[in-house]
Amino acid sequence: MVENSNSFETEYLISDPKILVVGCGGAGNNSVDRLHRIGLMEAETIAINTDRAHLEGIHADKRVLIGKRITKGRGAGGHPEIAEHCAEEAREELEDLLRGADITFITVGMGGGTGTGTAPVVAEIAKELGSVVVSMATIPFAVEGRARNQRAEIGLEKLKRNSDSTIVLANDKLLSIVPKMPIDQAFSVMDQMISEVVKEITEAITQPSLINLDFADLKSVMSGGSTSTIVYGENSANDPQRVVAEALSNPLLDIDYAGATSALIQITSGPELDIRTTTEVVNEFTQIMDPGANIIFGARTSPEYQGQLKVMAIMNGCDLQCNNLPGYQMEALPSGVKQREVPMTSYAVPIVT
Ligand SMILES: Nc1nc2c(ncn2[C@@H]2O[C@H](COP(=O)(O)OP(=O)(O)OP(=O)(O)O)[C@@H](O)[C@H]2O)c(=O)[nH]1
Ligand SMILES: [Mg+2]
Repeated sequence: MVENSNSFETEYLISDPKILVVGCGGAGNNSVDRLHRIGLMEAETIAINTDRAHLEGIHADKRVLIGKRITKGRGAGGHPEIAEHCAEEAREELEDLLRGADITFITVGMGGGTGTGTAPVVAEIAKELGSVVVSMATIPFAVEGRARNQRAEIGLEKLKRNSDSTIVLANDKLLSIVPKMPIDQAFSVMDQMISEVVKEITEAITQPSLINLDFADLKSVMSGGSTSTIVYGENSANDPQRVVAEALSNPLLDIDYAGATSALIQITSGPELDIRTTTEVVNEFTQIMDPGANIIFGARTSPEYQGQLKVMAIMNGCDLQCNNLPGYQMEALPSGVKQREVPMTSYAVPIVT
């Protein structure tokens, strides 16, 4: 008997995966804000911060102020260990927020206090609740100083341990793509990049495509605690090789492609997209990667990409050149603040637009 798709769906209760995008700290909140404004119907956006003033300017489905007793809503002032306490204190509320997700994206700028301290806790909770956790973390510009960069590396190690896949984007790499840009504008380019990647992955697995990527594909590629980075290229549809070359010449992290163990490639083009072009794109990646690499791709057409070809690939399993820094220890809280003295105060406010 041939089932029609509706009764099939009802019978087997096929539903779209539940996707959360959680921004931790100032930078993480900013990319969630951007995503929320772009509009991502398929995902719920959550902004978590210790800084009330920053949070109030953010657009998200839910905004959560953590550690109010500890930071008085004024941020963690560059202390990840304080922010980690705030997140631990809010564990139960965070569990309620994160429960039921199939995929949790975490966006964070490493190097400050709140994002660096809370993102690993959020990742840990999401993973314990059974979600696939894809973290997207930026590492600071070198000019931001050694202390920030050290904090970032330590936080990144913790985040990697708790995530299925950690996509690392080096702010300094932006300078080779968009040189001579003031730092605040450079940040917004990075925010744009992060939100586009989240949007791409979400749409790739939730919207009907020419060649579908699905949740199982994502899971098979984004697992095993790997470090990943993104390459992204866009050009005329006539020259797929050039688009891939452009993408590969602009990685947002210095990595050794030959060592990448898997890649998730998403191809977007106009309705004229054919199998030949798709194959050419995939072949270009196959040639530079290990013969044993697991390459999964999807292709989507959209009238707005008429004549254009966009390639985004997440390359996984690349080794990041990090110093072997010891994990930081939870330090004492500032004097006068006792842990769990009173239940933390948090609020989750649906945004009125
Ligand atoms: N992409 C992006 N990165 C940013 C932005 N602002 C800062 N960063 C980067 O993210 C790092 C962390 O900064 P924040 O996110 O502001 O810090 P925080 O997590 O809120 O930490 P505290 O304010 O110390 O509690 C910085 O060192 C920068 O490298 C932003 O608007 N966008
Ligand atoms: Mg902050």
